[in-house]
Amino acid sequence: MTDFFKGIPQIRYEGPQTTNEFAFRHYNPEEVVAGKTLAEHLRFAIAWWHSFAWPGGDPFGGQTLQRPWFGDTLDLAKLKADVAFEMFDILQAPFFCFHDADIRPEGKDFAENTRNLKTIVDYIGEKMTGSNTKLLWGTANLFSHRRFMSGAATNPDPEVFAWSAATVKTCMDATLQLGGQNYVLWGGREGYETLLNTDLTQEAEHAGRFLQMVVEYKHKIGFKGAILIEPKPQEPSKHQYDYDVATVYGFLKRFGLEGEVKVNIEQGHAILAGHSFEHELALAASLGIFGSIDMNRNDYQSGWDTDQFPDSVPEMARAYYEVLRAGGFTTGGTNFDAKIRRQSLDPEDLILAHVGAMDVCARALKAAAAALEDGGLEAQRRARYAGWETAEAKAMLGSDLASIEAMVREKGINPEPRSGRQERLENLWNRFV
Ligand SMILES: [Mn+2]
Repeated sequence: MTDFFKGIPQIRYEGPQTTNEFAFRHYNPEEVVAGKTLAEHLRFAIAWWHSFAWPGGDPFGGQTLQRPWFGDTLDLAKLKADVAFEMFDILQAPFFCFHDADIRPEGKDFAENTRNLKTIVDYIGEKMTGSNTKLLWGTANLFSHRRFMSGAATNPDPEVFAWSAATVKTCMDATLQLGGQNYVLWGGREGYETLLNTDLTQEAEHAGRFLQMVVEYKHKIGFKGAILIEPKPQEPSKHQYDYDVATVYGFLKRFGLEGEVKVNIEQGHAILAGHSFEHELALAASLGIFGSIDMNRNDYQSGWDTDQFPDSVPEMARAYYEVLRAGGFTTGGTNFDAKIRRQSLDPEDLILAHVGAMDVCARALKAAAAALEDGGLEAQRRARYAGWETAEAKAMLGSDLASIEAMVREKGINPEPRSGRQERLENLWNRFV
C-alpha cells in the first residue's frame, strides 16, 4: 500500500440523503434499471493520463500538481500503477484506459520504449489478477513527443510513419495481453497547420492504409475487441482529419473500413465541432459505428478543450438517451477522459471528482431509461413518420421523378403542414429529468 490516498475510505452507495462526501448518492452499481445493473449500463473507466500523468499545466503555466511518482524511471512507473489500482479500488471502478506514454517511462529509442512498456504491462497484469478492474481500452500516444509534431500516420517523414506503426503494434499487443475490450486511435496531430505545406491526398492515403494495417493486425493476433477512432475537429492542429462522426464515416467508407471500425465520441470534441454530444451519438448509432464515449465536457465560454468532469444531469441524460436508443454499450463504456482543475491539488479532489461524475452519470442514465420506458417520446417520433407506413408511400422510393409528378397531378396532392410539437416534447422530456 502507498500512503497517497491515506484516510480515504472505499466509496459506497448511501443514497441521496447522505451527507457523507465520500459516498455515492445516485450510483448504486447493483441497482437494476431497464434490465441491467447501473454498473453494466455505465461501464465506468478511469483515464490513466489525466488522473496519474497530467502535471497540471495549461497554455500559460506549468506544473501545479506534485505527485511522488512523477519522473521517468521504471520504479516510479510502478509506484504510479500502485496508486492507480488503489484509486480503482476506492472507487470500485470497473475499467481503466491508458496510453503507452502514461504507464511507461520514455526510453532513449524504440527498443527501450518497448522494453519499458513490456515491463509495466506485466506489472499491471499482475495487479489486475488481484483486482476487479478491467481494461476498457488501450491506445498509443502519437502526439506528445516532438517526433510527432507533424503528425504520425500523416507525417511527411516515412520514418515517423514507421515509428508510429511499430508503436501501435506494441500497444495492440499490450491491450490484448491485458484483456482490453477495445483499441482506440485518437489522431491528435493527424491534421495540418497550413495548406501551404500539406498534400491532403497523400496524407489521407497514408492514414487510410495505416488504419487498414491496424485492422489487419487485429485479426492476425485474434484481438476480439473493437477498433475505435476518436473524432476531434481541431486543437492541437488547426484542422484535424477526424473532424467529427460524419467525417470519420466518410473516411471509413473511402478505405473500406466502415464494417471494422467504430467511434469513441467525446462530449468536449463534439462541442468543438459545433455539435451537441447527443447529435454525435445519434449519428454514430444511425451509421452503425457507435462504440464508446469519453465523458468530459468543455467550458462553453473558453472555446478550447478543457476536459472537465461532467456536472450537468440534463445534458448527460440527453446523451444516455441516445446510448440507450442505440441498444447500450457492447464493448464500449463511459471513460472519464477528464482532469481535475490545476488548482485541485489534493488526493481527495481526484477521488471526489470521480464520485460526483459517477453520480451525475447515474442520475442521467436513470432519467434517460425512465423516458425511454415511458415510451411517449418514441411513440410521437413514430407517429410523425406514420405516413410512410403505407404501401403507396413506400413504393414511391422505388419510383422516379416523372412517375411521381404524374401521381401528384392525378391525385391532386397538396400537403398540409403538421406541427413538429417541439415544446410539447420538451415538456414531456422534462418530466423525467
Ligand atoms: Mn478523449
